[in-house]
Amino acid sequence: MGKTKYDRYGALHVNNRGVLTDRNGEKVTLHGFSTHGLSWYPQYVNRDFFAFMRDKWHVDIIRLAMYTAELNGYCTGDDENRRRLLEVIDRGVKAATEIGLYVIIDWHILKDSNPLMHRDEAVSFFELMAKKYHAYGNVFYEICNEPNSGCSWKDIKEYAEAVIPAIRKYDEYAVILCGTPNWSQYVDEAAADPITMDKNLMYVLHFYADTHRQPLRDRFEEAAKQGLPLFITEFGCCDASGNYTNNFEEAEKWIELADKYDVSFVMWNIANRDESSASFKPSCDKVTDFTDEDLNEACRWYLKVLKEHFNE
Ligand code: IDC
Repeated sequence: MGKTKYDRYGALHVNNRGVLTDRNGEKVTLHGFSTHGLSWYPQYVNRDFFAFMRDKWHVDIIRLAMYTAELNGYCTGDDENRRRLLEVIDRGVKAATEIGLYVIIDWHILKDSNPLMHRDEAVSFFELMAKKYHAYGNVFYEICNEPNSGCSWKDIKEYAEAVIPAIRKYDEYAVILCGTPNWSQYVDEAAADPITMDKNLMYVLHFYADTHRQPLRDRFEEAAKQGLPLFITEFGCCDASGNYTNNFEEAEKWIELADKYDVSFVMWNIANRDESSASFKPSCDKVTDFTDEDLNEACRWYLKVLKEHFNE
Protein backbone atom coordinates (compact mmCIF):
# COMPACT_ATOMS: atom_id res chain seq x y z
CA MET A 1 0.00 0.00 0.00
CA GLY A 2 1.40 3.37 -1.01
CA LYS A 3 1.23 6.54 0.96
CA THR A 4 -2.21 8.00 1.49
CA LYS A 5 -3.02 11.56 0.54
CA TYR A 6 -2.89 12.51 4.18
CA ASP A 7 0.58 10.99 4.50
CA ARG A 8 1.65 13.02 1.50
CA TYR A 9 -0.10 16.33 2.05
CA GLY A 10 -0.93 16.54 5.75
CA ALA A 11 -3.16 19.32 7.04
CA LEU A 12 -4.79 21.32 4.25
CA HIS A 13 -5.99 24.88 3.88
CA VAL A 14 -7.84 27.03 1.40
CA ASN A 15 -5.53 29.31 -0.60
CA ASN A 16 -6.40 32.83 -1.72
CA ARG A 17 -7.75 31.55 -5.02
CA GLY A 18 -10.22 29.31 -3.22
CA VAL A 19 -8.36 26.05 -3.85
CA LEU A 20 -7.60 23.35 -1.27
CA THR A 21 -3.82 23.11 -0.92
CA ASP A 22 -1.14 21.63 1.27
CA ARG A 23 1.36 23.67 3.24
CA ASN A 24 3.62 24.05 0.18
CA GLY A 25 0.81 25.40 -1.95
CA GLU A 26 0.28 22.23 -3.95
CA LYS A 27 -3.38 21.70 -4.78
CA VAL A 28 -5.15 18.65 -3.38
CA THR A 29 -8.51 17.11 -4.28
CA LEU A 30 -10.17 14.48 -2.15
CA HIS A 31 -12.63 11.75 -3.09
CA GLY A 32 -14.59 9.39 -0.95
CA PHE A 33 -17.86 8.27 0.58
CA SER A 34 -20.38 9.54 3.07
CA THR A 35 -21.90 7.26 5.65
CA HIS A 36 -25.66 7.14 5.94
CA GLY A 37 -27.02 8.36 9.30
CA LEU A 38 -24.70 7.30 12.11
CA SER A 39 -27.60 6.26 14.36
CA TRP A 40 -28.98 4.03 11.64
CA TYR A 41 -25.85 2.39 10.30
CA PRO A 42 -23.02 2.66 12.87
CA GLN A 43 -21.65 -0.75 11.88
CA TYR A 44 -19.84 0.63 8.81
CA VAL A 45 -17.77 2.94 10.98
CA ASN A 46 -15.01 0.44 11.52
CA ARG A 47 -11.31 0.55 10.88
CA ASP A 48 -11.17 -2.57 8.70
CA PHE A 49 -13.70 -1.17 6.28
CA PHE A 50 -12.01 2.24 6.22
CA ALA A 51 -8.71 0.50 5.39
CA PHE A 52 -10.51 -1.56 2.75
CA MET A 53 -11.87 1.61 1.13
CA ARG A 54 -8.43 3.18 1.23
CA ASP A 55 -6.66 0.18 -0.28
CA LYS A 56 -9.21 -1.17 -2.75
CA TRP A 57 -11.37 1.80 -3.64
CA HIS A 58 -8.93 4.77 -3.88
CA VAL A 59 -10.83 6.59 -1.15
CA ASP A 60 -9.10 9.35 0.75
CA ILE A 61 -11.92 10.94 2.71
CA ILE A 62 -14.87 9.66 4.75
CA ARG A 63 -17.82 11.80 5.75
CA LEU A 64 -19.50 10.95 9.04
CA ALA A 65 -23.13 12.03 8.59
CA MET A 66 -24.76 12.73 11.92
CA TYR A 67 -28.42 13.65 11.51
CA THR A 68 -29.56 16.29 13.96
CA ALA A 69 -33.34 15.74 13.66
CA GLU A 70 -34.29 12.51 11.88
CA LEU A 71 -34.54 9.21 13.73
CA ASN A 72 -32.38 9.43 16.84
CA GLY A 73 -30.88 12.70 15.71
CA TYR A 74 -28.36 14.45 17.91
CA CYS A 75 -30.87 17.16 18.85
CA THR A 76 -34.01 15.03 19.05
CA GLY A 77 -32.85 11.83 20.75
CA ASP A 78 -32.09 11.39 24.46
CA ASP A 79 -28.78 11.73 26.33
CA GLU A 80 -27.91 8.08 25.85
CA ASN A 81 -28.38 8.48 22.10
CA ARG A 82 -26.14 11.56 22.08
CA ARG A 83 -23.48 9.66 23.98
CA ARG A 84 -23.64 6.82 21.44
CA LEU A 85 -23.35 9.23 18.53
CA LEU A 86 -20.30 10.89 20.06
CA GLU A 87 -18.79 7.46 20.48
CA VAL A 88 -19.36 6.54 16.82
CA ILE A 89 -17.84 9.84 15.71
CA ASP A 90 -14.85 9.26 17.94
CA ARG A 91 -14.40 5.75 16.57
CA GLY A 92 -14.67 7.09 13.01
CA VAL A 93 -12.28 9.98 13.47
CA LYS A 94 -9.72 7.81 15.22
CA ALA A 95 -9.96 5.01 12.64
CA ALA A 96 -9.57 7.50 9.79
CA THR A 97 -6.62 9.13 11.51
CA GLU A 98 -4.81 5.89 12.27
CA ILE A 99 -4.90 4.84 8.64
CA GLY A 100 -4.24 8.21 7.04
CA LEU A 101 -7.65 9.25 5.74
CA TYR A 102 -9.25 12.67 5.89
CA VAL A 103 -12.59 12.79 7.69
CA ILE A 104 -15.58 15.14 7.72
CA ILE A 105 -17.73 15.60 10.81
CA ASP A 106 -21.11 16.48 9.31
CA TRP A 107 -23.87 18.23 11.30
CA HIS A 108 -26.56 16.73 9.10
CA ILE A 109 -29.52 19.07 9.27
CA LEU A 110 -32.37 18.11 6.94
CA LYS A 111 -35.89 18.04 8.41
CA ASP A 112 -34.70 20.82 10.72
CA SER A 113 -34.36 23.02 7.68
CA ASN A 114 -32.86 26.15 9.23
CA PRO A 115 -29.57 25.69 11.14
CA LEU A 116 -30.58 28.48 13.54
CA MET A 117 -33.14 26.03 14.97
CA HIS A 118 -30.38 24.16 16.80
CA ARG A 119 -27.69 26.81 16.86
CA ASP A 120 -26.88 26.51 20.56
CA GLU A 121 -26.52 22.74 20.33
CA ALA A 122 -24.31 23.16 17.25
CA VAL A 123 -22.09 25.66 19.05
CA SER A 124 -21.57 23.25 21.97
CA PHE A 125 -21.11 20.29 19.65
CA PHE A 126 -18.47 21.91 17.47
CA GLU A 127 -16.69 23.38 20.47
CA LEU A 128 -16.44 19.84 21.83
CA MET A 129 -15.28 18.45 18.46
CA ALA A 130 -12.62 21.13 18.05
CA LYS A 131 -11.41 20.61 21.60
CA LYS A 132 -11.04 16.88 20.97
CA TYR A 133 -9.63 16.88 17.45
CA HIS A 134 -7.77 20.18 16.97
CA ALA A 135 -4.39 18.45 16.90
CA TYR A 136 -5.36 15.83 14.31
CA GLY A 137 -4.86 17.75 11.06
CA ASN A 138 -7.14 15.52 8.95
CA VAL A 139 -10.54 16.68 10.25
CA PHE A 140 -13.01 18.88 8.37
CA TYR A 141 -16.01 20.38 10.15
CA GLU A 142 -19.19 20.57 8.05
CA ILE A 143 -21.42 22.87 10.02
CA CYS A 144 -24.81 22.41 8.30
CA ASN A 145 -25.58 19.77 5.71
CA GLU A 146 -28.51 21.19 3.75
CA PRO A 147 -30.45 24.27 4.78
CA ASN A 148 -33.76 24.08 2.94
CA SER A 149 -37.43 25.04 2.71
CA GLY A 150 -36.76 28.71 2.18
CA CYS A 151 -33.94 29.09 4.71
CA SER A 152 -32.06 32.20 3.54
CA TRP A 153 -28.34 32.70 3.07
CA LYS A 154 -28.63 35.50 5.64
CA ASP A 155 -29.76 32.96 8.27
CA ILE A 156 -27.06 30.49 7.29
CA LYS A 157 -24.45 33.24 7.52
CA GLU A 158 -25.69 34.31 10.94
CA TYR A 159 -25.47 30.68 12.07
CA ALA A 160 -21.98 30.22 10.61
CA GLU A 161 -20.80 33.38 12.35
CA ALA A 162 -21.82 31.80 15.67
CA VAL A 163 -20.34 28.35 15.01
CA ILE A 164 -17.02 29.34 13.41
CA PRO A 165 -15.69 31.14 16.53
CA ALA A 166 -16.71 28.11 18.64
CA ILE A 167 -14.48 25.95 16.42
CA ARG A 168 -11.66 28.48 16.23
CA LYS A 169 -11.52 28.76 20.01
CA TYR A 170 -9.73 25.39 19.93
CA ASP A 171 -8.89 24.64 16.33
CA GLU A 172 -7.19 27.45 14.47
CA TYR A 173 -6.47 25.65 11.23
CA ALA A 174 -9.04 23.04 10.20
CA VAL A 175 -11.07 23.66 7.07
CA ILE A 176 -14.72 24.45 7.80
CA LEU A 177 -17.42 23.51 5.27
CA CYS A 178 -20.62 25.54 5.13
CA GLY A 179 -23.91 24.48 3.51
CA THR A 180 -25.78 26.82 1.18
CA PRO A 181 -29.48 27.59 0.53
CA ASN A 182 -31.93 25.21 -1.13
CA TRP A 183 -30.39 21.89 -0.05
CA SER A 184 -26.86 23.18 -0.60
CA GLN A 185 -27.31 24.31 -4.17
CA TYR A 186 -27.37 28.11 -4.23
CA VAL A 187 -23.65 28.68 -3.97
CA ASP A 188 -24.15 31.87 -6.00
CA GLU A 189 -25.86 33.42 -2.97
CA ALA A 190 -22.79 32.68 -0.87
CA ALA A 191 -20.55 34.04 -3.64
CA ALA A 192 -22.51 37.31 -3.64
CA ASP A 193 -22.13 37.76 0.12
CA PRO A 194 -19.34 35.53 1.45
CA ILE A 195 -18.46 35.00 5.08
CA THR A 196 -15.51 37.27 5.81
CA MET A 197 -14.61 36.34 9.39
CA ASP A 198 -12.62 33.28 8.35
CA LYS A 199 -10.38 32.38 5.44
CA ASN A 200 -10.24 28.63 5.92
CA LEU A 201 -13.73 28.04 4.74
CA MET A 202 -15.37 26.29 1.79
CA TYR A 203 -18.94 26.36 0.56
CA VAL A 204 -20.89 23.20 -0.07
CA LEU A 205 -22.76 22.12 -3.18
CA HIS A 206 -24.73 18.88 -3.44
CA PHE A 207 -26.14 17.28 -6.56
CA TYR A 208 -28.26 14.26 -7.41
CA ALA A 209 -27.53 13.73 -11.06
CA ASP A 210 -30.94 12.65 -12.31
CA THR A 211 -32.61 15.72 -10.74
CA HIS A 212 -29.94 18.43 -10.83
CA ARG A 213 -28.60 18.96 -14.29
CA GLN A 214 -27.24 21.79 -16.44
CA PRO A 215 -28.94 24.69 -14.58
CA LEU A 216 -27.26 23.66 -11.33
CA ARG A 217 -23.98 23.00 -13.12
CA ASP A 218 -24.17 26.56 -14.42
CA ARG A 219 -24.56 27.91 -10.90
CA PHE A 220 -21.65 25.78 -9.76
CA GLU A 221 -19.41 26.86 -12.62
CA GLU A 222 -20.23 30.53 -12.19
CA ALA A 223 -19.27 30.37 -8.50
CA ALA A 224 -16.14 28.35 -9.28
CA LYS A 225 -15.07 30.92 -11.86
CA GLN A 226 -15.47 33.65 -9.27
CA GLY A 227 -13.01 31.77 -7.07
CA LEU A 228 -15.52 30.67 -4.44
CA PRO A 229 -13.99 27.74 -2.52
CA LEU A 230 -16.28 24.78 -3.24
CA PHE A 231 -16.60 21.26 -1.89
CA ILE A 232 -19.14 18.63 -2.99
CA THR A 233 -19.67 16.82 0.31
CA GLU A 234 -22.57 14.78 -1.03
CA PHE A 235 -23.76 13.61 -4.42
CA GLY A 236 -25.79 10.81 -5.92
CA CYS A 237 -26.34 9.45 -9.40
CA CYS A 238 -30.07 8.97 -8.82
CA ASP A 239 -32.79 11.52 -8.05
CA ALA A 240 -32.97 13.84 -5.05
CA SER A 241 -34.89 11.30 -2.98
CA GLY A 242 -31.79 9.12 -2.93
CA ASN A 243 -33.59 6.47 -4.92
CA TYR A 244 -34.77 5.36 -8.35
CA THR A 245 -33.00 5.55 -11.70
CA ASN A 246 -29.30 6.29 -11.87
CA ASN A 247 -28.34 8.76 -14.54
CA PHE A 248 -24.69 8.06 -15.22
CA GLU A 249 -24.55 10.31 -18.25
CA GLU A 250 -25.44 13.35 -16.13
CA ALA A 251 -23.25 12.13 -13.29
CA GLU A 252 -20.28 11.96 -15.64
CA LYS A 253 -20.81 15.57 -16.68
CA TRP A 254 -20.75 16.54 -13.01
CA ILE A 255 -17.55 14.64 -12.30
CA GLU A 256 -15.87 16.23 -15.31
CA LEU A 257 -16.89 19.68 -14.15
CA ALA A 258 -15.78 19.11 -10.56
CA ASP A 259 -12.46 17.86 -11.87
CA LYS A 260 -12.05 20.88 -14.16
CA TYR A 261 -12.19 23.16 -11.11
CA ASP A 262 -10.29 20.82 -8.76
CA VAL A 263 -13.31 20.41 -6.53
CA SER A 264 -13.39 17.42 -4.17
CA PHE A 265 -16.40 15.13 -4.03
CA VAL A 266 -18.00 12.56 -1.73
CA MET A 267 -20.69 10.05 -2.68
CA TRP A 268 -23.87 9.30 -0.70
CA ASN A 269 -24.14 6.62 0.88
CA ILE A 270 -22.53 3.72 2.76
CA ALA A 271 -25.40 1.44 3.78
CA ASN A 272 -27.36 -1.61 2.67
CA ARG A 273 -30.62 0.32 2.67
CA ASP A 274 -33.17 -0.50 0.00
CA GLU A 275 -32.50 2.55 -2.21
CA SER A 276 -30.37 3.09 -5.29
CA SER A 277 -27.99 5.57 -3.60
CA ALA A 278 -27.00 2.93 -1.04
CA SER A 279 -23.72 1.25 -1.90
CA PHE A 280 -24.65 -2.25 -0.79
CA LYS A 281 -27.49 -4.55 -1.71
CA PRO A 282 -30.11 -5.03 1.03
CA SER A 283 -29.22 -8.72 1.14
CA CYS A 284 -25.59 -7.95 2.01
CA ASP A 285 -24.87 -7.70 5.70
CA LYS A 286 -21.09 -7.58 5.56
CA VAL A 287 -19.34 -4.61 7.11
CA THR A 288 -16.10 -4.89 5.13
CA ASP A 289 -14.37 -6.93 2.39
CA PHE A 290 -17.12 -6.35 -0.13
CA THR A 291 -17.05 -8.03 -3.50
CA ASP A 292 -18.56 -6.70 -6.73
CA GLU A 293 -21.68 -8.80 -6.25
CA ASP A 294 -22.40 -7.03 -2.95
CA LEU A 295 -22.47 -3.61 -4.57
CA ASN A 296 -25.26 -1.64 -6.16
CA GLU A 297 -24.85 -0.18 -9.62
CA ALA A 298 -24.02 3.40 -8.56
CA CYS A 299 -21.29 2.23 -6.23
CA ARG A 300 -19.76 0.09 -8.97
CA TRP A 301 -19.86 3.02 -11.37
CA TYR A 302 -18.18 5.31 -8.82
CA LEU A 303 -15.43 2.81 -8.03
CA LYS A 304 -14.64 2.64 -11.72
CA VAL A 305 -14.48 6.44 -11.93
CA LEU A 306 -12.14 6.59 -8.93
CA LYS A 307 -9.97 3.80 -10.25
CA GLU A 308 -9.66 5.17 -13.76
CA HIS A 309 -9.41 8.89 -13.09
CA PHE A 310 -8.64 9.62 -9.45
CA ASN A 311 -6.29 6.90 -8.36
CA GLU A 312 -3.18 8.86 -7.35
C1 IDC B 1 -31.86 10.29 2.63
C2 IDC B 1 -31.55 8.81 2.75
C3 IDC B 1 -32.79 8.05 3.08
C4 IDC B 1 -33.42 8.63 4.34
C5 IDC B 1 -33.62 10.13 4.20
C6 IDC B 1 -34.09 10.75 5.50
O1 IDC B 1 -30.95 8.38 1.54
O2 IDC B 1 -32.50 6.68 3.27
O3 IDC B 1 -34.67 8.01 4.57
O4 IDC B 1 -32.43 10.76 3.82
O5 IDC B 1 -34.86 11.86 5.29
C7 IDC B 1 -29.99 14.65 0.77
C8 IDC B 1 -29.70 14.52 2.23
C9 IDC B 1 -29.65 13.09 2.66
C10 IDC B 1 -30.71 12.27 1.94
C11 IDC B 1 -30.37 12.27 0.45
C12 IDC B 1 -31.36 11.45 -0.39
O6 IDC B 1 -28.53 15.21 2.62
O7 IDC B 1 -29.84 13.03 4.06
O8 IDC B 1 -30.65 10.96 2.43
N1 IDC B 1 -30.35 13.63 -0.02
O9 IDC B 1 -32.64 11.97 -0.26
N2 IDC B 1 -29.97 15.74 0.06
C13 IDC B 1 -30.35 15.46 -1.20
C14 IDC B 1 -30.60 14.11 -1.27
